[in-house]
Amino acid sequence: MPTPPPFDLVIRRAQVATASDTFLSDIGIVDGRITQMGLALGPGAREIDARGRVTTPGGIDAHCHLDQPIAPPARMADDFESGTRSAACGGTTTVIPFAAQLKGQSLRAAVDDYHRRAHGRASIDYGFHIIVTDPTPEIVARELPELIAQGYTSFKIYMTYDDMKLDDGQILRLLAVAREHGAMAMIHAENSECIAWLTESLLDAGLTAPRYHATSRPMLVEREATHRAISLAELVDVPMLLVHVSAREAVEQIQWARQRGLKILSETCPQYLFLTADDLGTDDAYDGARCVCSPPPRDAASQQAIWTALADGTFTVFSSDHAPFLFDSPEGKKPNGEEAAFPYIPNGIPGLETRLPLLYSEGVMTGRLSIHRFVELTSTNPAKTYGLHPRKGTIAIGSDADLVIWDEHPDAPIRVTNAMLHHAVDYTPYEGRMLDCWPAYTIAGGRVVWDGHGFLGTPGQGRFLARGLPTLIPRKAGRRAAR
Ligand code: DUC
Ligand code: ZN
Ligand code: ZN
Repeated sequence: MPTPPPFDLVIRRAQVATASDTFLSDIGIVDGRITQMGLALGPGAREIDARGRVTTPGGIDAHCHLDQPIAPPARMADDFESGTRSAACGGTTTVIPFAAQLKGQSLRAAVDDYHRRAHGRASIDYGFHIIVTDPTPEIVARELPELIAQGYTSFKIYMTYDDMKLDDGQILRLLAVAREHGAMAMIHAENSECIAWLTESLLDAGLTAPRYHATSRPMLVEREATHRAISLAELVDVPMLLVHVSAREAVEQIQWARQRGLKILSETCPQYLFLTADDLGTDDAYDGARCVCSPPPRDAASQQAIWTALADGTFTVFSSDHAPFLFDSPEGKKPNGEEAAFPYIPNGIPGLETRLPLLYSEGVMTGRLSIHRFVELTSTNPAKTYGLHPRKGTIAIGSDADLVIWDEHPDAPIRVTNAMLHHAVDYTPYEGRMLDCWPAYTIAGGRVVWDGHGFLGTPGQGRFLARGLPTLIPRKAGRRAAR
């Protein structure tokens, strides 16, 4: 009997890039994990020649929405099958979408429902954040701590949206739970009353086009809520992460907080680098509904401030905030089949598949970001922030074999089209944009799920990740460590 090769898969002569190092290595994989690194490793049942190609840890998209129950008529276009397929084809190997509590529902029921939606469909690994919309005394005292202990170690708080927003007292009580149990609190910072007042004034004046979505949520609205959220976290003395930061003035608030030594983490997203309020169109154009998301895209000065804050270490993570709605559908951007006034357009844009290629092409290949910072923002920091490191977020012996082998081709840029993407949405906001790279291979848990030509994954092969506690910011000893 011939002896089987020592590895299931060997990646040969990869230019490995982690958050800290770059080195040439083979990567030996057995049972979905990296078991050996070095040069001239033994044979694998399958081998991939990565000579001359940068190989990074698989992307972790720590903010995306898949099959999240929302108020009708809107419905998300991507479920766990199409969403994780799309993620894999763009180099992402782990997603953390949101199990959202409906008012009156227990958190456990929300989580159980979300497991049913994911089961048998995900082709890459996934965890759940919880969205808390109804923090009853029972939930605060018992249910949320129990779920944190079971691997749901982060939760999101909204300061806006009538069916989700919490008041400052409720936010303080939830931040105290995060502090006591070591979880990561994420916060959507926009001032709800300001938005309501501006929206009413715009509608009274007959200004209803999609572009007024941006007018109804100016930078100040995000700046005020960001400052208030930071103050609440300071009072409780707990780390907190501001999600989808869009604008220059919010960045200034975060920098102010960090200079004071506060443990404020933050996230930004591709839409704040590559779109502006102009993409929401003119008074008589409805096409801009495609780019309605919250916070809205801003202006060129904010785009520059976001690039600078990505490079200088202000931002912790870079996520897609993929919120998939069809454009031409009564379940999407045309509620009930019609062009609607801006407050009735579902908020969100797709971006799971384009997140990494956009940042690699326009960040790394232009010299705005080092390859190490790219890896940190898209994989290592999300893993540490959400309790997945070192199983995820790096290329090391013992880590999951989640990898991206990159094809860089500055001489032959590719044109992004919705037809080449694998989500179930009928548009991409980045249609026509030229990119200098795309993943040649995505490997998730040791399996090739994208080979540069097609999706090769299987629904159901992705595993649920019961996450450990966040490790990015040290906390008191005695807390549960990442598994
Ligand atoms: N917040 C999100 O996190 N995603 C989509 C829309 C929103 O307001
Ligand atoms: Zn949000
Ligand atoms: Zn979101």
